[in-house]
Amino acid sequence: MKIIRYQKDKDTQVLAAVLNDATVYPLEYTCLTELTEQAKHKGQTPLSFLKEQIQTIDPADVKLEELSLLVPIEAPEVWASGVTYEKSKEARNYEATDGKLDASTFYDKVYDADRPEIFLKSTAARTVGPNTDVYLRSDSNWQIPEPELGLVINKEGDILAYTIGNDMSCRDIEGENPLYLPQAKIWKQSCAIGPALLLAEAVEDAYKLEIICKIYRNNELVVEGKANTSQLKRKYDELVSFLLRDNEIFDGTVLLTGTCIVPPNEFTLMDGDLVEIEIPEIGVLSNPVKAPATKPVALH
Ligand code: DO4
Ligand code: MG
Repeated sequence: MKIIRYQKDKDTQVLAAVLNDATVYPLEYTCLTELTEQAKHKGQTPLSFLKEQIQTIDPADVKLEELSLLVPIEAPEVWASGVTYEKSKEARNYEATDGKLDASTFYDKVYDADRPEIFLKSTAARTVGPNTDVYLRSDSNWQIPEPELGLVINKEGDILAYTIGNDMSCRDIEGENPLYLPQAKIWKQSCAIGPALLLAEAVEDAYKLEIICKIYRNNELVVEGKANTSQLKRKYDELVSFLLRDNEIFDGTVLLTGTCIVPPNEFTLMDGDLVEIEIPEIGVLSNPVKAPATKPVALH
């Protein structure tokens, strides 16, 4: 069972449970955290509460594939972990040294350090859901999607659910100088999450999730990569605990856990591309790529 949000009509957004056979059960709650709070109040786990709830309601007369899906959680903030997979460490080293790596970098250090790299990735207004455009920056020539598992947490740091995230990134900006990280990571519509939430308790082993990324150009598959969360260097609780240190976070925050798939070094996203990120247990997060409508700024 998964949880989605969809636009029913102009003014109505619906939180719904979706069964494996794609039956959609509209729920009376507005968001996952409200549902988990209710479950706690009743002394139940979110999954058993949800199972009980859907016994009492009729499925919606809708087809899942025809719904206008929204972000499954309106995360007030999306945070992200970096260099948590060897693949990411190698790619960061390549872009920081123009491919001429001959010494250990701070990326090697952070990969091995006790303290993980954690940065603010996005806010609710900058985050898009499934089938909505992710934007390119006008001042970058080397942009990629970063397919990542996302942890949906409450303000206490409990992992409530898993989702899929796309941490859109500019390799040239970060490669020029790591102090440019916020510009390499945060801009309008540079983060996508969705298409659904999978309750944490419904996942047998969250360190055995396959992640698949496909990028299409003119309907042709131009990049395909596969990885598995078993390759993650860190533990989810460890990442959450660093995020919470001396910090106030809010219910429904999403913490992305780092990328394990990097397109070939010569690849950059272009206007019109389509990015698909799949975790079979969660679904496919699909986003068209759009160049900004604003006048491009001069590139260096
Ligand atoms: O060091 C920069 C960020 C790397 C990142 O976003 C990732 O590894 O996913
Ligand atoms: Mg990332």
